[in-house]
Amino acid sequence: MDIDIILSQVEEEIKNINSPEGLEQFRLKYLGRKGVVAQLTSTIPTLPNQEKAVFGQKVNALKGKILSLLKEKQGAVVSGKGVSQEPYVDIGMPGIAQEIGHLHPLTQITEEICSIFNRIGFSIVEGPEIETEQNNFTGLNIPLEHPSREAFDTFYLKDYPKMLLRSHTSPVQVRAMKTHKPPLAIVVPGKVYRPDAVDASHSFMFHQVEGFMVDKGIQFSDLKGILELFARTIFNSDIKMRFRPHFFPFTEPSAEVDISCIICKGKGCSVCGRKGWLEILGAGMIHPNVFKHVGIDSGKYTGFAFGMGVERIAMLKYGINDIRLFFENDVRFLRQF
Ligand code: 2NM
Repeated sequence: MDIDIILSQVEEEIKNINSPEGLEQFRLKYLGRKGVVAQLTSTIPTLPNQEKAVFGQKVNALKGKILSLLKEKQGAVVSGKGVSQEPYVDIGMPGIAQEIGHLHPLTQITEEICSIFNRIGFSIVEGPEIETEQNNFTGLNIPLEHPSREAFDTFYLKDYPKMLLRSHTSPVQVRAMKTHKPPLAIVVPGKVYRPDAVDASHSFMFHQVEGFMVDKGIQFSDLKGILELFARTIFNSDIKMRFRPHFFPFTEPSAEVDISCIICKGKGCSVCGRKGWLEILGAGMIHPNVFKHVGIDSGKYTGFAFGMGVERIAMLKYGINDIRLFFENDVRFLRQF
């Protein structure tokens, strides 16, 4: 066969090859043990003596040409330059790191608070954010004339005047006390709503964890012990605690609870306003009128309750000075937690 024809066939064929497999097939066809070049070589002994040398040189040149075409094509197929249809993966390249998200700092703190109480036997209960006046106020012994009931302190639903966005999570506790018999120990995390003007320390929506315990013989000392365990777990084991007398309609006696300042350790600094103390929550013994509303016999049972703002706890714990940072979704802030 004419070697020039074979050569032009070779050049045409290799153009259409675009995979390593195709290239190997091509190599076997021409350079394999029974390939075209081997067959041509095997015909040399049958040729007249004066033609052997010229034909042999031509076969050698063909072989050389095929080899160099193969080599050239091999580079193109492997590097994928405009030839290969299949994507080329260099398994030695470093990977593209995935950005992995995480829970919002307020969710993290809420879970941390709830889990401290959960570990000592409190159940975690959630409830609706749209509530009745009954559950949000009346059931909690909040009188009709109380200022928190005014339209500028509570979001009422326009078309359902007796319905509102809960201003605390206590209505969930009212629900739990109505449907469950003591002994009860429950914490309630969740969103609450108050029409406050937004500034560095106020938001119209924020988060609370409230809790209560009801059984025979529950005393103020039980409240003190549990809140001290809580504060020492979430802040620092060497903080001091202080109960200041206060008034809430739903507890009697009531107290506001401070911890010694975690920045200055009680000496007085800008974070605690030179007082050496930081307010972290409110608490007290559940008022007999609350028990009456939910059908618990206050002659037989007593209980304590407490409530805290999650944003406030998080701001104190991490030294954050503006509540709005929690709600702006700026990843430069969120990434730090
Ligand atoms: C507070 C402070 C004191 C409270 C009371 C109750 C309930 F439903 F058991 F009566 N829940 N939460 C309570 C008591 C909340 O927040 C500053």
